[in-house]
Amino acid sequence: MTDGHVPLKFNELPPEEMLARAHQMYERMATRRTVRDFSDRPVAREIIEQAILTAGSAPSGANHQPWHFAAIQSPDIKLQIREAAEEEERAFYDGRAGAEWLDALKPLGTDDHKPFLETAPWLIAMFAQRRGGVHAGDTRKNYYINESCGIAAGFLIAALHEAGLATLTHTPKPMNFLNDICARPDEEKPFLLIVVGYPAPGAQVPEHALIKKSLEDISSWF
Ligand code: IYR
Repeated sequence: MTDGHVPLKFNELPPEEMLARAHQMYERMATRRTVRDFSDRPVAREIIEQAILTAGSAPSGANHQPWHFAAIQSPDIKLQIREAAEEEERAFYDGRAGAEWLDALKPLGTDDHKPFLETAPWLIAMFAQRRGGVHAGDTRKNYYINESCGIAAGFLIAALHEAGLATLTHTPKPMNFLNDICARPDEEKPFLLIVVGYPAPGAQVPEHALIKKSLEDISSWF
């Protein structure tokens, strides 16, 4: 055995089960929709904790796990986030985005009005850490921060979906206000704001969001 290593635990599956699971995973993930109309129904903290642990199990550069998740249910903090986000969004939709970007967003029907930031029971502000290390409190340089955080965000969204919750990956731009509101240090970059809860009764999604590229469109094989 190599020093500093332990045996891998690998659960090999029969080929038929591998294929069946690959199909099932696709079927489950393909039902996920980005939701913008949330119910105020509460969601148990333990579900959010478990989904964050799943996100934290993602691979990362040098295993430094360069992320922090601020889980927010406080109505006061949600209000502060809504007010700060809507201020940025007003400037964005008033023209800062530019014509091409606003045109791309038209089919989604989004605007500067973000009531879900108060309505949804949970907001998860995800921060990317420029410095850190494998142990909490380390201050070494981190690597592949965006890649690592992107993968962890994917795990988080998948875990929340699997737990029966709806999410919205919300990206007010810029969102540095999140550092102040969530008391995070300047070395951390706000990465994503994930809105979590149940969809409002009768919630709708844009038809545009149902268009998914085919396997042919998204892959090449050699
Ligand atoms: N942050 C804005 C605009 C926005 C941008 C993209 I790219 C989207 O896919 C959706 C929205 C907002 O949240 O409205």
